[in-house]
Amino acid sequence: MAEERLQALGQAVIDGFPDQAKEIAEEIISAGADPLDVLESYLSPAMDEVGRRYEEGDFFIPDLTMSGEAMKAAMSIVGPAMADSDQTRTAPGTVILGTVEGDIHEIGKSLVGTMLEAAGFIVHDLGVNVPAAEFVAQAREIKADVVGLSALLTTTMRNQQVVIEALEEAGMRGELKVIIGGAPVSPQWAEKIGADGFAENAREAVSVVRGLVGAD
Ligand code: B1M
Repeated sequence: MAEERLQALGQAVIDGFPDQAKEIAEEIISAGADPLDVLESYLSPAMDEVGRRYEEGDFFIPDLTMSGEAMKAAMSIVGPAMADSDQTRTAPGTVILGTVEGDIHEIGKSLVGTMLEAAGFIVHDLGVNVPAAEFVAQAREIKADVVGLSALLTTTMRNQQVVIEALEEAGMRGELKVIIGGAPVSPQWAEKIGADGFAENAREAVSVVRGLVGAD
């Protein structure tokens, strides 16, 4: 795969061109590029660059939005390719996943869901801005083995703790495991709020969740 096309994909995400991002993603995936490498070496760095430009005042909310749309368009091709490239296994467990209340960042959370599904897990993605009560109700309803909580904002990380407390109050904390993640989240925060696991990225999330359900 020509490096130039891979770079063009990252640039389409930075420029916020969804159609172009999808078209290039289709081209490079059908030419045999490794989807995980495309994600980790080109798409994620492009989003980091978008975040950097926003922080420096060169980008504004509409730019973040359009880059987010371009990233989602690329991931609509790259995500399923990652799932296809993985081995099929019997479901090692059921996972409830969502971005916590007050937070509408969905791309990383959805990626974690895609990777978990690729690893054979049954994933119920509750979406974004999910209240604690919804996590509790859904976890009870589907008898989840694991609850996954994503937060991208320092202001919404605290809601990961709120969900854990709500699970405790509902008497369900002993029946399931909780994994947390998201850019501002750390292993120290996970320990502080009593989460069972933390993952830096989607790939790591799979191995952490496998460990939590004893699938390793
Ligand atoms: Co927002 N945003 N944003 N944003 N945004 C960040 C997060 C920010 C770091 C940008 C910056 O300033 N550099 C900053 C947060 C600062 C902070 O709190 N520390 C920020 C801000 C400030 C905001 C607003 C407050 C801006 C405003 O309105 N003034 C606002 C908040 C809205 C809200 O949620 N209430 C806002 C809005 C938005 C958009 C809606 C415009 C858009 C999201 C579009 C969408 O998701 N559909 C957006 C975007 C695109 C970003 C950046 C640029 C990119 C996020 C992303 O998709 N990354 C982001 C800067 C950045 O992260 N570099 C930024 C790609 C994705 C693959 O990575 O999401 O980190 P990530 O997920 C990773 C890991 O974190 C991990 O695995 C994933 C895959 O490897 N992971 C988990 C994630 N969840 C996990 C769960 C797990 C395990 C691992 O287990 C359950």
